Amino acid sequence: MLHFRNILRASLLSAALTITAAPLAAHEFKAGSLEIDHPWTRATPTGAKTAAGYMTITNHGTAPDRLVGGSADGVETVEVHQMSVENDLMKMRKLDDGVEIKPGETVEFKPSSYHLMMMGLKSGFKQGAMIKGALAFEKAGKVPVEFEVQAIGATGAEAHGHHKH
Ligand SMILES: [Cu+2]
Repeated sequence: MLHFRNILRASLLSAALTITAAPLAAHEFKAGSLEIDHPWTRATPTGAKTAAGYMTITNHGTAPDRLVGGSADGVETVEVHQMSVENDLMKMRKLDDGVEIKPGETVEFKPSSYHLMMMGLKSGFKQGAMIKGALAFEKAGKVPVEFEVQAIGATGAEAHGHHKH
């Protein structure tokens, strides 16, 4: 009985994985051995001058690389930042040396963690738009990407056509 339950659970799990993983594959970028999955940002409230960019970067190669900056249409400057908790307070700081992506490693840029800080927005980001931009790596150089503009309160990468929680 226990055995049967485990099989059932395993097949339910793999079915769920198939559903959530498939749509994301449509929005990824490659540069050499680097894979950049689902760059996204949030819709901005009227008058906002800053936004944050998120994505997942995997290094399939044998040498480390570093995300050192980027650019985006309608944005003056893009910096690599980190949010972290210090003495129970959320702090944000600029990472002058960027973020290293070691061989075989996947680094997630996400809310409350690493992010691209987009400053000097000329106009707002509208939900559903794709913002053309680029990521700047120490070795791979400039890699063109598109940031998908998700809902104003989005907290994570949402698969296309999925329900929000
Ligand atoms: Cu920041």
